[in-house]
Amino acid sequence: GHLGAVIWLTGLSGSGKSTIAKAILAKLNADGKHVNCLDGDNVRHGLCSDLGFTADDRSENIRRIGELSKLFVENGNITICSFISPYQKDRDFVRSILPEGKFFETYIDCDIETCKQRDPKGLYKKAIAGEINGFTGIDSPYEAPTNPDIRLKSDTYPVADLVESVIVKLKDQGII
Ligand code: GGZ
Repeated sequence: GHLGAVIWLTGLSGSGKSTIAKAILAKLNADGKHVNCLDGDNVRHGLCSDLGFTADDRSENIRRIGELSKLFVENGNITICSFISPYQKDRDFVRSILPEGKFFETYIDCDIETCKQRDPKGLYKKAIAGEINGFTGIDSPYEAPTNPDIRLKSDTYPVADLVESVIVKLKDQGII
């Protein structure tokens, strides 16, 4: 059978979560695994379209995504989630609803100066100019994981190396 798990990517806007998620997805697909991907693009327009970026709304966003991931895991899927998920308590909640050993908190560790320089959507620029309020890392907190299952230094290593680290971890843990 297929063993499900959640690979939970957390990190700042511009840290590379989506790019890394897509690369992990492609690799696992190529290996014939049952895998799916959740991110802001496919969740915040539908399932969570009623939510904004207050602390409460972010918590509710993560709660719903966590519950959805749990259903996928129960169906034997590997689910890759890429959300800022800035609060440790919300990430801990998702871990708590999943079976032991099925939640891989994966910290996309990228220096904020690098994120600001990348600024692919110009959002940091707007946040610094005061045109967006409550932007993570500018005037809204990001609680970096203190003890992540996986740490990916996305400002230092190429994506292919980061993907390989995840694959090694999933093999070590008997997921794939
Ligand atoms: C952070 C924001 C905000 C604010 C809009 N703060 O770089 P992006 O554009 O593509 O990714 C960010 C995305 C974050 O959504 P998440 O669902 O991952 O957030 S959370 O886990 O905190 O619920 C960014 C965009 O939405 N965005 N406003 N104020 N990011």
